[in-house]
Amino acid sequence: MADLVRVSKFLSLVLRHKPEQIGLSLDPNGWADVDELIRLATAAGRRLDRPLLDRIVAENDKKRFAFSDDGRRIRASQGHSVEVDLALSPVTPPELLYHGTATRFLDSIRATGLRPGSRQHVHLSADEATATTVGRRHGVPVVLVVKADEMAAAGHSFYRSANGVWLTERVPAEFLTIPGERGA
Ligand code: HQG
Repeated sequence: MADLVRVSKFLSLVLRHKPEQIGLSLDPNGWADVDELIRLATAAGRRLDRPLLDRIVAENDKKRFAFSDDGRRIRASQGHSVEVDLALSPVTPPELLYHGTATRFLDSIRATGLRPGSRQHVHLSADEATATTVGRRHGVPVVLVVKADEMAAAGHSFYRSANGVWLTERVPAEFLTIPGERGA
């Protein structure tokens, strides 16, 4: 299993952030050719073959990667820092969504709202438990409540990645409820 995690981290690197590290190219929608990926990864000293990719796509804990319908291409379903167009259609969000972050970011978030940072989108979850796990990656976790329905009414678009992560371009502070603050 540890091996699968290692390969998954490698795939996150080349399919989301640094395809150039192994000379890979992604098409405008973020797809990499599977045969090319296997060839370039192998040349870079990574053990990778189709059965291993099949296992990762099927078993990855967050379903981070998906094959194209014809099975010849693969991409990350979300989380990119390289510019790709996932061609997701806007969807109506639920009334509330959640964003997990660390307490040390709160002053900055109060000032500017949620920004995507190095990624293309701000990532939101439909449940608080997932958001807590995401926040813990950065420090002492805190879960912010996003008034998604009000944002949508104000003209903000929401998308849902193939693996169920809610995405939006930014969240202005007025749509955030920070626990422990007045009105929270
Ligand atoms: C914070 C994982 C200061 C933001 C997860 C977050 C997710 C601000 C950090 C996915 C800010 C960015 C994404 C502001 C936002 N001032 N800090 N104005 N606005 N931030 O890792 O959401 O395992 O880029 O709160 O499960 O933590 O990779 O984003 O703490 O779905 O598949 O800046 O990554 O998925 O951190 O995580 P990240 P994230 P994977």
